[in-house]
Amino acid sequence: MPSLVSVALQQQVAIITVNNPPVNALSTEVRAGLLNAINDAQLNQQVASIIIICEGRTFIAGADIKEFGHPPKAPHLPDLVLAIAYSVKPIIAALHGTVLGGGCEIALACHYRVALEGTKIGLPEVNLGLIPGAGGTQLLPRLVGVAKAIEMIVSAKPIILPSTPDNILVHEVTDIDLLHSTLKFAKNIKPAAVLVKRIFTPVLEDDLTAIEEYAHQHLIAKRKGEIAPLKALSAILLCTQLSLDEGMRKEREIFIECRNSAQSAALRYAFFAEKKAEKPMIKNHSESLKSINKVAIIGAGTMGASIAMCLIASGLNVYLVEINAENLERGTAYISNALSSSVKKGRISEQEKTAQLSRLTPTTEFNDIADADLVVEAAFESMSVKKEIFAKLDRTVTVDCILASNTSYLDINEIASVVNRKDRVIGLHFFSPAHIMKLLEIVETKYTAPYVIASAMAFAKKINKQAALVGVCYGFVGNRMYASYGREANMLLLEGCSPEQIDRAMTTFGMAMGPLAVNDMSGIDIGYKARKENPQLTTDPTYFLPANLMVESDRLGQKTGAGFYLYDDKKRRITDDHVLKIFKTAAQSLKIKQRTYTDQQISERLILAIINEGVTILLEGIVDSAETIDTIWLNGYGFPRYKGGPMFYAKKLGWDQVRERLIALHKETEKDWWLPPYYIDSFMERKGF
Ligand code: T1G
Repeated sequence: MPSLVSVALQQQVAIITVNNPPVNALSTEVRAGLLNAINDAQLNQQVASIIIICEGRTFIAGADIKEFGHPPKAPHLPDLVLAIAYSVKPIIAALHGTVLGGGCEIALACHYRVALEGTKIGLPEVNLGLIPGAGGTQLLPRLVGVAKAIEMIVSAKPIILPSTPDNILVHEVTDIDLLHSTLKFAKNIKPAAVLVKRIFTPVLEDDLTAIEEYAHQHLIAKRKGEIAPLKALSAILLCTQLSLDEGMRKEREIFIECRNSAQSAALRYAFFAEKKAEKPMIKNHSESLKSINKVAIIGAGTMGASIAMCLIASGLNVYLVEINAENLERGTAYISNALSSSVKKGRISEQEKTAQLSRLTPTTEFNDIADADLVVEAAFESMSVKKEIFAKLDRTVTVDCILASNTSYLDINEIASVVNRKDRVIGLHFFSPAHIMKLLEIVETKYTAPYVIASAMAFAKKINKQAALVGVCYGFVGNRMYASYGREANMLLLEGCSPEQIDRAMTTFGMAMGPLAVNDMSGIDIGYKARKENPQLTTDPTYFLPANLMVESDRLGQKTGAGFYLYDDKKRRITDDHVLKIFKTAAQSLKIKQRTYTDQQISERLILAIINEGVTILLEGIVDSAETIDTIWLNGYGFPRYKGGPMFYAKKLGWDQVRERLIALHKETEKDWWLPPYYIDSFMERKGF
């Protein structure tokens, strides 16, 4: 087993190389190897300066997250960082890729930094419910100032290093051989040069109050409910009162408190759950992937246009196909306007907008897409329309072109039935708006070939989407579970709760928005139409009755100025007592008992509905892991990430406790949809969850 850290001496420079694929994470062995190498170099008379460099795709991308669930082992990272900071010989960090977390702390402790052009650097620890725990909160403000350090650490957004040396974060930038450039830089460090003065004294900052206010209003507010951002802020401010060593000691205490927190356990779980969802078990997959460069999108409506935006932003060539010029013009105008607004907001440059539009080819000619590698159908949500399109595609494109439908509800097995080579049909269920929402449900039909699934998973990574492989069922996984969530919100309206109380209960739980406000935003008529087209779902007259009553009173939500709420011309929500009367009358006619609930009881009931459906979906084999279900809810439905996802949340409650609550709700409501499937506690244990 080659050593993860090696040392070579070249013209009085000790070159310390880390090689711990895939991201050079700072495992115990890497930390020990680095510390030994740094200490040896201090004593070696042949060494005038030291370089730390990494093999592979990136410099150290952080501590090894897999180690956090276990007792920490020496040497601890802060000790390594201090050994670097106090080195009697200059240490140069040679940076490339994504220099994150502990990797960034090591780089900041070095006396100099040489970087490949385009290198990113950051301290994203709050994404894991942590704070930088090896000097990041003390070193970064000493280099870039308190305000900038707070912004980088609390937002967790990495920055691209300056393309020319600023002699703060980077002292040399190169676009050629990193080691060669760093060796050359090392040679130019004047032998008698006073080492870069390490700023070990407290940072002098005059307007801390304004800085703190800004942090609370614009940074911490965006991470509602999360503890780590607040802890990070308090740690950073220590740099104005304490020396580096004292500050790092306090920082370490705060870090350990965060590392042992429930939120960090959930956030670390979420990180690995998403990685697991990206690598599902694909039966019999051994073939090479279909490379996807030219993509055709059928339909230039809101979904088709936003999918096109997502793809051209990822560098793909996109043909946007419509049946007539008028529809096409509407779609291309949507894209152009959205890109112009991104330019106005400073998200992209004018040049980037031009480059993206140059990759978009609108056409009404089906034959223009004969050589597409992938076609994404995003047409009207009607089975007959989709079948007609797929039959036409089958006659037009090459035999190995992948045919995907973006349908949210329809049976893709049935869509595939009109295609000769059915094994190339798959579902790519984007979430609206597709150029913003991270989630992509990849729907495997009973015909889909393994290489098509694997190609779709790789395509998702290429377009920076979070893939989740699911099977065909009504609503696939996310929307099917969401229907049980909406079902209970509607039932509670019939039992006397108000839309405000239900929405407040769920935002207090941590959901980004309440279910009724979401329904008003997306349009209550969408679910209404789907239910009318699928009467087999249930014969229960209470099922989504409030939503049905809204639509039948032409209250479709925001788009009609009234739904569960009223809306003013700025689309602000206004309570409307009139809807309570409508629901009360309906409840009386069905003799539904009126009850009062606490917010806690409301949120428990809606979350248990999601969990119950999730276990059923797992039992039916529609999805292969609870992690995939959580990945869907974290990336498509605004489930609070610091709670890990509905299945992780249930696991923390205890599956036996969940089963008892479901049985109690079944008894209380006399609705069979509350019956837990099978013995979910033993089933979930068998799933290893
Ligand atoms: N530890 C362990 N494994 C990691 C890892 C890490 N830090 N980062 C990535 N991996 C694994 C990942 O699970 C996957 O494994 C493979 O690497 C490729 O990842 C003390 C406390 C670096 C931008 O938060 O953001 O330092 O599935 O698919 O898309 O203050 O990974 O192949 O088996 O994501 O090219 C701070 C987290 C840690 C960085 C690369 N660092 N990682 O993205 O590849 S806390 C982070 C990422 C810390 C100190 C604190 C990304 C990436 P597998 P990938 P990618």
